[in-house]
Amino acid sequence: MTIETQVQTAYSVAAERYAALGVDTQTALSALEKVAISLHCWQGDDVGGFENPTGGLSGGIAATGNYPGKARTADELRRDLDVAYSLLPGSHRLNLHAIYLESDKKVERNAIEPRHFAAWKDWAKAGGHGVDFNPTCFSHPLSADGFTLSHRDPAIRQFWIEHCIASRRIGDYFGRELGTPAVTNIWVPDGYKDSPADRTTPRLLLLQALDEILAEKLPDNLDAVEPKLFGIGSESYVTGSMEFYSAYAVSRKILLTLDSGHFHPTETIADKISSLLIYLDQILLHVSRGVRWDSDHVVTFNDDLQAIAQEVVHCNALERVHIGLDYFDASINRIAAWTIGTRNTQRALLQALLEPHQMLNTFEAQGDFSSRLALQEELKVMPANAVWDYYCLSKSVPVGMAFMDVIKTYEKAELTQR
Ligand code: RNT
Ligand code: ZN
Repeated sequence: MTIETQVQTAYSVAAERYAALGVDTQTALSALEKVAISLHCWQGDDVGGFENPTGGLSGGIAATGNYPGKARTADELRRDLDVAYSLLPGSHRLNLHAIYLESDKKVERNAIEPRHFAAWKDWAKAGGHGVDFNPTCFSHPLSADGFTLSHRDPAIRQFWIEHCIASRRIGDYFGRELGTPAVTNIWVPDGYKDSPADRTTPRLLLLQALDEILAEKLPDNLDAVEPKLFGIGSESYVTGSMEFYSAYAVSRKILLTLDSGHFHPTETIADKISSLLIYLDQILLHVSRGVRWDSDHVVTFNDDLQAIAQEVVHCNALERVHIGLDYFDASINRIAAWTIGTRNTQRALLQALLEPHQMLNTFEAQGDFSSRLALQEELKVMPANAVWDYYCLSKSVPVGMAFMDVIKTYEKAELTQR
């Protein structure tokens, strides 16, 4: 039997098994096809960027490892991304940071303009990718003491306010040019290593700074703010906490970003989604994997990921939840890191889309929690992967781990030459 026949045969059997539960696999696949995951450009070069590639990463985040072949230029990064996209079923977005600008001369962060991202725009247009954007409020001399938008020095604060204003305009430019709004996500590393005497002042400064940043109406840009519990060097206090940004996002009607690595190690973001969607129109996810801390490991098909996907699907919120990835592993092939994490995220969404929600809801409404549990457990081992393989086949991307053959070939031809 050829692999194609195996996949087709397994799919027909799986489709019948799901049909018996009242689930139409084609409907699930059509829903999955509409989900564009935002691939984070920074996995391709360990969050280096092209402003000052040798400058080092700061802000309490770290990419560990020294796997050969990291992208050194925007062209290399785009080529690497093209390989990753070619291994993913469906059409996906790009999540870009401000330090990935292209310019012959040094451009200050508060002076970045859309023209510095024109090559990214052309490439995105050609590849059919929407683009999301991020101001880079780290890896810079003016962020060196751990504060940016909530810095007590008005001049430093002003610099970062201007950088964020410039970033929103670039987001708007991408949104307008590509015909799909950009989410511009503000994350700042601000916080204290040790217990502060005054937890309020930096938060009031951040509030004022954000209000200044958001003052301009930009129709093709969506704004998001990303909270965090702690970082390296901000273990005791982070200005932009969950409570601060949740209240801010609700009061300003903007998006809140939930990064799965940003909470207590046993705390999952899955349960936060339904609550936030009551108060917010849209949210952004940074799908990541913390191991013991916010270590940004490659997303694996674990319980956490499945719970996140289930919640988005159960809330019927695929159109209100923007899904981006956020991890940086420099210890393995970086294209494999993108591909594995994105395919897992898609697979988790598919598995959630294949659940008989009506049946689960009915058991619950009837108070039949035994049947609810029995069905939930059965669903874990239903043949979702046969549907996934079929989806890959029908989208002409590698089935199973055959995507590694493509990556290995590219590694030999291109990455090892860098
Ligand atoms: C840091 C945040 C933030 C960054 C990226 C590079 O803890 O998760 O999203 O990872 O902006
Ligand atoms: Zn994040």
